[in-house]
Amino acid sequence: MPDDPLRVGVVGVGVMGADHARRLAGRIANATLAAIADPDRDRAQELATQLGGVRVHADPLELIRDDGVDAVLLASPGSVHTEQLLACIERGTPVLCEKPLTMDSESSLQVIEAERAAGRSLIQVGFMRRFDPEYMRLKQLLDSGRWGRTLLLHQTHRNLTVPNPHFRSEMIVRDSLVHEVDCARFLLGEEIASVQVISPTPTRHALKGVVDPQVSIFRMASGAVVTNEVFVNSRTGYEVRCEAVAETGSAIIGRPSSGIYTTGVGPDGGEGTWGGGIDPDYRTRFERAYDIEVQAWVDASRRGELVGPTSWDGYASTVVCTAGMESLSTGAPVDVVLRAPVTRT
Ligand code: ISE
Repeated sequence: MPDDPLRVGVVGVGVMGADHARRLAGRIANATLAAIADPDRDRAQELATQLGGVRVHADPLELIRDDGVDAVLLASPGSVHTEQLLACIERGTPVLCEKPLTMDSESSLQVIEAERAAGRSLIQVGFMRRFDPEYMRLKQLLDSGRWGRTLLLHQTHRNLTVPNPHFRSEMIVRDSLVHEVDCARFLLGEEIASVQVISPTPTRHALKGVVDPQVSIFRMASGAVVTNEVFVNSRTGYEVRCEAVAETGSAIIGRPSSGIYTTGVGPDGGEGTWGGGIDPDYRTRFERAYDIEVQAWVDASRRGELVGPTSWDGYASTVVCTAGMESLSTGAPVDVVLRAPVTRT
């Protein structure tokens, strides 16, 4: 392993990219934050000034070609990932790419092909829940087989709110449900065979025409079934839970059990409340998972290796979400057809 720290460039410093930039600058070992890029140069400059000693590029491709950058964390919108991923592959640069890998299966396949032609796996997809300690323990438990086969997963995914007006029904599938897609594939170790999205009466907090909440059903290749609730305008907080049901046991993760137990009424009276706090968003709920994910990526990149979800996982989730969007418009189940798996290099 080389002694020098990995010099990382972060592309896109919106909510998640800025969070990762701070993480890299402050608490990831054997890495330095070398550069950041964002089309909003003022935003990038402000962050660079706060963090100190970080170069700023307005053009992401310039950052990717910066000789002082060894690895790239892509937190730009999915619509520009293909070009940026191909530029990284061309230079042999390891990438941690926030989901979605790309916006459609054709472009995801193009990326997989380019990576294969380069002769080295370079892309880790940012499905951070795979690094969350509770998800990891659940995976180990299910894989141990002590409760027999896993028959069902029940997944719940609620956001306090989402950035409107652009967060339409399709984004709930592509941006939010995509995590449940990856968790189902990860926890059960198999592909999703079909997806059906059902539309209950929307909450009054959803914008006109937006289907929220959404309930969906995945049928897995083995016959296992996964139910999902995604509710992005829940007004309560960030709640991500999963219950796995196996033949002789079940397990739940994501319960906020460590919070302080309280009761109380507000200063103006009103209803009593009880319980601990609920995370406002993914940055706090999955803070530890993001730390472990980015550290694992840095360590693997320095060894010239890849850990965690690959471009194949990114492609598979894109195909499932595309089928999910089709089902959203009809309510009927849609089959998921994946190309034959690529042999990893
Ligand atoms: C966001 O992009 C995420 O990745 C969050 O984990 C998810 O909860 C949210 O719904 C998405 O918009």
